[in-house]
Order: sequence, then structure tokens, then C-alpha cells
Amino acid sequence: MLTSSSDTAEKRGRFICLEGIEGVGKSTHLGAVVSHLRDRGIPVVSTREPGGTPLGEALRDLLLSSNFPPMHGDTELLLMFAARAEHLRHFILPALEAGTWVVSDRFTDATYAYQGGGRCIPVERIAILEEWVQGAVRPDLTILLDASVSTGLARAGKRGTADRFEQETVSFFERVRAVYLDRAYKAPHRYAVVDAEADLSQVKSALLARIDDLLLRQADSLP
Ligand code: Z5A
Repeated sequence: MLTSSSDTAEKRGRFICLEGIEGVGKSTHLGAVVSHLRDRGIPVVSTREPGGTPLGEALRDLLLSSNFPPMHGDTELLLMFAARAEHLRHFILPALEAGTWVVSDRFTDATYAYQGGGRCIPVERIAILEEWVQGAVRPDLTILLDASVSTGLARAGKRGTADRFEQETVSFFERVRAVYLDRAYKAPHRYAVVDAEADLSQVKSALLARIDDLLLRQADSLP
């Protein structure tokens, strides 16, 4: 049977990303988002970046390891996009095309925030790689969990050993947070900002309300 382009668009899964500095609760709330969608009969998988494929997870280990001499910012940027190229082609796109929703703990907004904001790599360079690796693929919704750097680092610090990023300075994370907020402010149709200073149950409710908004928009767009 021939499938019209509107049928294909309707069937395609949706791509949701959770973003924010460390310790804001992305990993904690990922499972709640997945369960919320599943409870509504939506097929959904979760994943993370860097990672999400065997090669991507190996690149993640390299990127987070403190066992090497300091990595050049361009190397870090290219490795993030190398992992993403694998992730898109072998996990994200096949799922979306099969009608499965994908919820990812971080995606390209993290590159703009960490490599662009944190490492001060020119945004144009990141945009070139984004276009090359992703073409037109962008998340349907990015939920930015926002908390102060002191709150995020205090929560993340309770875990013990710090990875290569967690050893960065407060000003690094202030730049990361500022880029996230700026991107969300400039594209309100694609982002939802959730106050992650609140207690866990309040953050979860606010986050799931944003998911319900997306579901309502989907329902409204059906013929
Ligand atoms: N990175 C990059 O540079 N460029 C890129 O393009 C990409 C990534 C994709 C790995 O990411 C690193 O890669 C990351 C950015 C960089 N840098 N770092 N660091 P990651 O996502 O795996 O690592 P992470 O951000 O460090 O994860 P995290 O510290 O685990 O943050 P989280 O997932 O947002 O937090 P959590 O584990 O859910 O919560 C931390 C603790 O806080 C935990 O005990 C919770 O119970 C507690 N918590 C969370 N929320 C609350 C509230 N509301 N109240 C009280 N306690 C809370």
C-alpha cells in the first residue's frame, strides 16, 4: 500500500530530550517520562548522549575519563558528533521511523551549551556539524531542567568521584547554563523550561505536564 507523506508524518515517533547542567535530575526523571508515555499506549524507548550505541558508549567512556592529558576542545566536539552520528543512524532514526517515541538524556543542545558555552567553541562550527550529522532532524520537544549551578553541583557532588566534566569550574557551568537558557528563550515553541530547584515531586509534576502539552498538540494536529 502506498503511504502518503501525511500518513508517514503522523506515524513517525516523537523525539523528546531532557537537558540541563549536572545534578538537575535528568536521569532521575527519565524513567517517569517513559512510564507516563507507556501508560498512554505510546511505544517509547529511552537513551542517552554521549552513548546509546555500543560505539557511542565506548566514546562516552573516553569523553568522561580523566585518565588522559587534557583533550583539545575540537577533539571533544568531534567525538560528541561522532557518537551522535552512530546514535542517530543506528538507534534514534530507526525508532522514530517505526513510530516509536525516543526520550534522550541530552542531545545537541548539550553540545551548544558545553562545547559552545563551556569551552567557548564558535557556535558556527557546531552548527556546521549539526547540519552535516543531523540534516533537518531536531527534537520535537526539549525539556530544560533548570537549577542554579550551586544546587546542581551540590547534588551531583554527593555521588563521590567526579568525571572529566564534573571537575570543571563554577564559571564553566555558569556559561553552560546561560547558553541553555538563551536557546530556550529564543525558541519557546521547541523548549519547555522546568524549575529544577523545587522538590522532586514538584519537578516531576511540572515535567509531566509539559509532556501532556505535547500530547495535546499532537492530538490537535491529527486530521
Ligand atoms: N556532554 C557534552 O559536553 N556535550 C554533549 O554534546 C553531550 C554531553 C551530549 C555526560 O552527561 C557529560 O557529557 C555531561 C555533559 C557532557 N557532563 N557532565 N558532567 P551525563 O548526562 O551523563 O552526566 P551528568 O549531567 O553529569 O548527569 P548527572 O550529574 O547525573 O545529572 P542529572 O542526570 O541531571 O541528575 P540526577 O542523577 O538525576 O540527580 C543527581 C542527584 O540529585 C540524585 O541524587 C538525585 O536524587 C538528586 N536530585 C535530583 N533532582 C532533585 C531535586 N529536585 N531535589 C532533590 N534532589 C534531587
